[in-house]
Amino acid sequence: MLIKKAGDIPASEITPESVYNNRRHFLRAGAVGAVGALAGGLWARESLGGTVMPQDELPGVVKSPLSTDEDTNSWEQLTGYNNFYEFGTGKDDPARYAHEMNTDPWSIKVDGNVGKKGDYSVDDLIKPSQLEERIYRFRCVEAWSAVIPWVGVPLKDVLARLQPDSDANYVAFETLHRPDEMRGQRGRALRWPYVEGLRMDEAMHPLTLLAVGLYGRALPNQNGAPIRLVVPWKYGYKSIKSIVRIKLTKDEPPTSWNIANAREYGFYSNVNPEVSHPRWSQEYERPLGGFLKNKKTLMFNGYADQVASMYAGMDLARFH
Ligand SMILES: Nc1nc2c(c(=O)[nH]1)N[C@H]1C(S)=C(S)[C@@H](COP(=O)(O)O)O[C@H]1N2
Ligand SMILES: [Mo]
Repeated sequence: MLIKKAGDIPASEITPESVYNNRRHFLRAGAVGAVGALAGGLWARESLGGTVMPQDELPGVVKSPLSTDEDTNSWEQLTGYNNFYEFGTGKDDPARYAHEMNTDPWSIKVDGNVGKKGDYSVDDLIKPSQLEERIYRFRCVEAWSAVIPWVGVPLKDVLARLQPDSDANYVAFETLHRPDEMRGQRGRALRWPYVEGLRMDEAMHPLTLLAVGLYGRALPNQNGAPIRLVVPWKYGYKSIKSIVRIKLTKDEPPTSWNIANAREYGFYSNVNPEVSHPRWSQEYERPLGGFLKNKKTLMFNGYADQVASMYAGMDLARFH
């Protein structure tokens, strides 16, 4: 019955994400078996076309209960409108130029206040059997927002295996620096390499994700392949892409946007509708794909129940 209904939909309208969102609505309604078969068929047909999702589906991804049930943005939206200054400052530059970055082989240096220092591949850090799908709200400091189905593992699980020592108070991250493949790095839009950091309790928070996939597929280069950070209660720039170094530190590490403009961008960068950016209000956001900045931004991007206690007693205007 469901299959017949799907046949009524013109193929041109069956985008992977509409299948995806419909499947989620059906799943919520409880029609698990029939819809699973339907969705599989459509995925297969869609990927045979080869136009929309070139990457292979990641195997064995478990759905996380920590996902929001809001509808996800489309694959085209999420891979066609990006910030990745290593490829230029335009929102379409990453989609155009990120293919020039070579992600194979890929090595991540782990150093600083940590037991298991060394150079790791993505596979060394993340086992396929650990992969979870986490659908998170996303809020950029420039006020656009999105709902994104990431695939990854909690950073805390990776850190636990690397064994931070008792002086490890922060985790610092660094992006690939390769100007011959990242044309934006031939200019000075930011100081390169891009660097970011989290306090240890933030890094160990169960919501903090190391992502390797999007929509069940390996990350496209423009979204931070092969491995990036996702911190859903912070402005987007904390979620550093294409990570080549994870360093455990005693002191608060420098961060790219704070280096660029300390008054406008603090270390914490928690989404906060009550604290304006010096040049614009943060009260509202524009959902990606829409024209209007008409959606109310939520404290900690809607994750206050889970994360607010980490900042109890802190002046969030001063520590912005
Ligand atoms: N290395 C690196 N990481 C980065 C950026 C960047 O320019 N370079 N931009 C940040 C900003 S400002 C945002 S909003 C998000 C955008 O992620 P998305 O393109 O996957 O939506 O990536 C963040 N991570
Ligand atoms: Mo951003």
